Amino acid sequence: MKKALITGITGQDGSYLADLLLDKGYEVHGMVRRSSTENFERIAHITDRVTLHQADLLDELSLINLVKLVRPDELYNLAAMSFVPTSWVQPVLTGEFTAIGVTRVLEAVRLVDPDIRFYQASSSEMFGKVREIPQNEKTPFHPRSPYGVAKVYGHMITVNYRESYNIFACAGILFNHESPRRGREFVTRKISDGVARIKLGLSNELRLGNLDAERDWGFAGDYVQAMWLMLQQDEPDDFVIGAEKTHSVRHFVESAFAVADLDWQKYVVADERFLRPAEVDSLIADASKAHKELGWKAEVSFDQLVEMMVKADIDRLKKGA
Ligand code: NAP
Ligand code: F7E
Repeated sequence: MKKALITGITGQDGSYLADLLLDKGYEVHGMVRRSSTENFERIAHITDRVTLHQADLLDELSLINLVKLVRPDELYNLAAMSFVPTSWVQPVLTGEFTAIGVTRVLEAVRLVDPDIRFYQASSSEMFGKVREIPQNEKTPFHPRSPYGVAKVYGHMITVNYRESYNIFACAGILFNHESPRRGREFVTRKISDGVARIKLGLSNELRLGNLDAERDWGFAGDYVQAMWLMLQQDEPDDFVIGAEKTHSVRHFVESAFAVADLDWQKYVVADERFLRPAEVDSLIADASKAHKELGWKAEVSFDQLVEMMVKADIDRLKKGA
């Protein structure tokens, strides 16, 4: 039985990846940080099937001890401060978690067992002010937030440990991926939750920032498949993962309100508080390398994703959750 260790198992992607690896027969271990209240909502359905361990991206010794204890075959480093606006409020902490944290995990792998296969959660935010359209593995980076800058460091240190120490280290450059388990501050979930509240009479407006920004959105359940596939190849490499279609935030809004049979223009209010100091205007993936070498493609379409998220939020709120 193969063993996997997931940092960030309580997050959106960590929970879908744990589901996938359990289905494949893995022994799954997850790293969680100590909190005064438990935060296991997304993995509540599998807590009896995974083993959770306390450690923190800020604490090197805790990471070394964890890797020594678990001795995984595969380590998926998904933990990070992942919300772009917070990275302007806490740029130094974002660097500690999202940049240096990657080196700490890689050092633990190098010291304990350099044969562990390592996955790093890189991001399309690294492309930022895009240098070419669409973006592929060779597109130069121009990040537009402290988060994006930290992810460039995390990406390059992963490449460097592969080149310096021959570690089987892969970075997936993932474009935005969403689901009913997405954090509620991210725009897609904020919209699906807002639509559900309006539909059920719990709210009468939805305040948003830049409606013109364009993203390449896919379903998180599809994207964790790509993470696993990367670690099953003969050679470690980096891959762009995305749906290869771009939509504006306005289009997401229109589609989400349409699922609930509502006219978005009656409810959406422009609010400058949600504008960013520097914006990533438009992203679109060229995932042809992943199609060819991993045999991966996005299965859930944009319309299916929007419908899935709005319906899940309506169902959840109807149950009073
Ligand atoms: P998420 O829902 O925000 O989950 C982040 C996870 O990291 C949570 O489990 C969180 O734990 C954990 N974490 C944060 N700081 C930590 C620390 N100091 N020590 C230990 N754990 C810590 O993010 P996601 O959407 O699943 O994304 C997963 C990864 O992919 C992240 O690295 C993100 O930056 C990257 N990424 C995401 C996307 C996307 O569209 N979703 C695209 C590209 C890349 P708590 O539950 O305790 O907060
Ligand atoms: O914003 C615009 C906002 O916060 C998307 C993270 O998973 O994906 C995510 O980063 C767009 C931006 O995601 C609101 O200005 C408008 O242009 O959902 P988001 P993100 O910043 O793209 C990447 C790939 C990651 O790696 C990150 O970890 O939507 N927008 N109005 C808004 N955004 C938010 N959050 N809230 C609004 O009210």
